[in-house]
Amino acid sequence: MAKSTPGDYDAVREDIKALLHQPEYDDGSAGPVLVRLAWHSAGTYDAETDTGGSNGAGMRYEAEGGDPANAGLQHARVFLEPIKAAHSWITYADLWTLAGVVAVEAMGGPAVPWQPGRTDYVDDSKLPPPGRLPDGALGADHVRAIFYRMGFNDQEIVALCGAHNLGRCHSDRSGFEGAWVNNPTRFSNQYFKLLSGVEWKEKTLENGMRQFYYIDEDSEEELMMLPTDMALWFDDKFRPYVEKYAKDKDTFFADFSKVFNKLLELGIERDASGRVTNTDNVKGGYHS
Ligand code: CCH
Repeated sequence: MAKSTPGDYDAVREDIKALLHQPEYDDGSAGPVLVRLAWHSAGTYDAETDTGGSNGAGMRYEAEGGDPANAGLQHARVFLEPIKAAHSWITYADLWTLAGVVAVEAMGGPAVPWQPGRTDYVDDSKLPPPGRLPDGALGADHVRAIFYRMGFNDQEIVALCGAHNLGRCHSDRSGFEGAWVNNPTRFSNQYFKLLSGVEWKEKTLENGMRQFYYIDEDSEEELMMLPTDMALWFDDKFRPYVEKYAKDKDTFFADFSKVFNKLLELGIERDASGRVTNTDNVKGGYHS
């Protein structure tokens, strides 16, 4: 990996793309877990107290990284270490969010606008407490409480959850098991087609976790949905968006692009030229 000039984000993008192919890991791609890293780095945001969010890359510290919801994301961070070593000028907060965006597009998803400028300074008082991220075992009320806290509406929640086209659940991370779709390294609207189009049955895993399953007729592969995924289908206000995205892949891609960008920008203030203005929150904080 060649070193780059500070600010050469295209060079970083190229190196992220090159590391996505991981034949020994999961379904052969680092892409899904990188998307999850980007989302969890940002999804701690609380609009009311203006705490959490991707600024600061707080997951490097036990207070945030040790949240059980973040189990497994060390794999994503380790994948990115050689990139950070080669392009040492990029902040972790920018690298984690950029990796998610590059992975979505490289796996066949939409281009997502991305702006740099996040800092790795962490203000102690702004580190999010554990419990800010959603619990897959719960229902629509919980999903709304979590995402309304960040400032999203019902349509945006459904679009964001379409990321479950990618990747899988691991029994040693979340306790849930399996992938949502047959081809979990290809970004598409298949998740919505399955959610709306087939019959899901409930089951309890040996570890006591409750999830939903469907055996795909062609591949005989068992696919899964979390209780929170099913909640998008059972809820009268979420369901119309699931139906819309199942029928209209282009609208899903356009909406996902917008809302994923919004997620990664939570808590970041920019001036008219796009420069981040709240990077100096170092009071009593850590400095990487
Ligand atoms: Fe998710 N997600 N997610 N998710 N998620 C899991 C895996 C992925 C919830 C729970 C889980 C979003 C919303 C939600 C991804 C992206 C997004 C897992 C399995 C659970 C549990 C973890 C494991 O065992 O490894 C819940 C609950 C919600 C909302 O209520 C949103 C929003 C996004 C992105 C925009 C991706 C990608 C994965 C796959 C990760 C992998 O390692 O393959």
